[in-house]
Amino acid sequence: MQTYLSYLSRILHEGTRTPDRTGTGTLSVFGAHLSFDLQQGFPLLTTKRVWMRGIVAELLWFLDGGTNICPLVEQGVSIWTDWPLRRYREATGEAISQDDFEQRICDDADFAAEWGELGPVYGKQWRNFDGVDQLARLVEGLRFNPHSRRHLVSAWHPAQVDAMALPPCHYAFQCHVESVPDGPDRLSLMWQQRSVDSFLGLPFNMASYALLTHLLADQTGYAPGMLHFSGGNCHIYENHREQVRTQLQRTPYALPTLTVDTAPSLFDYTPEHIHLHDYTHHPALPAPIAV
Ligand code: DHF
Ligand code: TMP
Repeated sequence: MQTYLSYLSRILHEGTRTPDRTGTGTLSVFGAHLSFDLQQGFPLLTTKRVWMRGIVAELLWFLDGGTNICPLVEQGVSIWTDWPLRRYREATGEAISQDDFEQRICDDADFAAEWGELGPVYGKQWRNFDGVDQLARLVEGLRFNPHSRRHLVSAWHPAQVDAMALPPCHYAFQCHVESVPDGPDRLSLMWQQRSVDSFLGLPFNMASYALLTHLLADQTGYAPGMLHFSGGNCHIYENHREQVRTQLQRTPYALPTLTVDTAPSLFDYTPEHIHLHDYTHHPALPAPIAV
C-alpha cells in the first residue's frame, strides 16, 4: 500500500491548484499509474477504515445492471444518495433531509422510480450497452478465447453521458490472461479513470476492481493476478488535505485477504459469498464529499 501513499504524497507536493466543477478546489496532477499484485493480499487501505460492505453492495449492484439507488438505500448504503437528493431538492424546492428522502425511496416505489434514478450509469452500460451484455461477453471471452487482446468493457457511451447523474469516472477496464509456470493461469485487470478523488473515491475504486477481478477469476478458473490503475485527472480536494496528512503519518498494517465462495454465474453473487479476512486498520478519517 506504500504505492498509494506515495501517490497521495506526489499530488500533495507536486499538484497544481485547480478549480473544479464542484467549487471546492483541488490539487491535481495529470497521469498516474498504480499496480497491485493480488497474490500479495487484497488492496484495501489499512491507513484508514474503508467500508468494505458498501463496496461489495455497490459492485453487486453494478453487476445486476442497477441504476436506481433504491436497492443500495435498502441495504443502508448511502454513497450514491447525494446526487438524486440534490436533484429532488432543486426540482421541488423542498428542504427534505437525507433520512426522509431515503425513507421515501424505500417506502414508495413510484417515488423511487422518479427520484432515485441516476440515468444510464455503470450498471446499464456494463449489462446493456445498446443491447450488448458486455460482462456476459467478457466471461465467455475469458473462458474460450483467453489470449484475446479485446477483453474490454466500456461504461463511456458518448450519446448517453449527458443523461447520467455523473458521467463515468472509471470509464473502462480490460482483462488479460497470463500463463504462469507451475501454477494456474492468472487473470489481471487494468481500469481507466478520467477523474480521481484520491482520498475518498480511489480507495473504493481499488477495492471494487480488486473484488471484480476475484469474482471474474472465480468464474473462469484463473487465479487473481495483477490489478493496474491508470488515472487521468488525479486530485486531492482542498478540504481533504488534513486527512491526507494524517494518513501519510500512519504506518500501514499487513493487507487483508479475500476469499470467494463460487456462485453459478457472475450475476449470482451475494454479500454472503464474499469473505474478507484479517482486516486490521487505523481509525476512520471522515471527510466531506464534493457533490
Ligand atoms: N463524487 C466525488 N466528489 N468523489 C467521489 O469519490 C465520488 N464517488 C462516488 C460518486 N460521486 C463522487 C461513488 N463512490 C463515498 C465513497 C465512494 C463513493 C461515494 C461516496 C464516501 O462517502 N465514502 C466515505 C464514507 C463511507 C462510509 O459511509 O463509511 C469514506 O470515508 O470512505
Ligand atoms: P467530475 O465528473 O467533475 O470529474 O466529478 C466527479 C468526482 O467524483 C471527481 O472528484 C472524481 C470522483 N469519483 C471518483 O473518484 N471515483 C468514483 O468512482 C466516482 C463515481 C467519482
